[in-house]
Amino acid sequence: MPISLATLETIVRTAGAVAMGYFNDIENLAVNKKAARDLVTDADVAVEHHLKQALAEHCPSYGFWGEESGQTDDQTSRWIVDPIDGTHSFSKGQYFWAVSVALEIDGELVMGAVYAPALDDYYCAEKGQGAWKNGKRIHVSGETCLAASMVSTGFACLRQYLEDNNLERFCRIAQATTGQRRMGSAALDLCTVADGQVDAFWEQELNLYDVAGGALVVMEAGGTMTDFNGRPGVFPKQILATNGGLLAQILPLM
Ligand code: 2AM
Ligand code: CA
Repeated sequence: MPISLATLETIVRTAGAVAMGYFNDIENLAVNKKAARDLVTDADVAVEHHLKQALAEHCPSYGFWGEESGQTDDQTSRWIVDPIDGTHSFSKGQYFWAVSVALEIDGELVMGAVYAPALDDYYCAEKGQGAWKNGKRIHVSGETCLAASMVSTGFACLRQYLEDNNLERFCRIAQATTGQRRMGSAALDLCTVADGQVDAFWEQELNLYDVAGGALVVMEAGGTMTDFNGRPGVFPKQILATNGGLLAQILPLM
């Protein structure tokens, strides 16, 4: 790897500290709208700026795609960054939001880091090496009974004014499962599947920067990443993460 997991952790934790500077002064935070129901704050911009600079110092030839600053030309090796995933939660002073960074080389995710500074939970993964939370190896849950399972979802699609807005799907799956959560950060939601806090997570109409880091953490923790038809891979417009044991049972309900 061009950069070690330890170096990446230092960079991402420092970015998290930048975000916490704003979070701890939330009453003075200006919240702006990129579009209806799509928020951006000074914190998002500052964190992304920090990551862009720090990652370029270590990997000067790599491309960069961030939610706030867009994409550079180089697509072969690139960082995919969501400076604050869960900006709405962040702007309300809630704790469930995260800095998400992924490294993609030749179209393949090879490193992922998702840091929730307000919880001080740091998740990371390296392709073929496994996944960790706060330095300890993590693994998806062993749940195999859908009726006993805990699932979570999100409603980014409600902002897109689509007919398929996830509400009917949520009702179907809610009735078939024991626990349902809606936490508001896709990056971090994926990590909760990876370490077995929930057994499956799905969402639609996301972007690659929301899910790239967390998706590698799921896969390296032994979980599955598919679309709603079970096609393996990371498809941000239709993302389904499971512990593997529930995939066949949940697919018909998607
Ligand atoms: P964000 O906080 O970085 O914007 C929660 O359902 C998920 O939806 C989060 O990952 C959130 O990312 C994302 N999200 C928020 N606004 C969105 C929008 N307008 N379109 C698509 N996704 C959005
Ligand atoms: Ca996001």
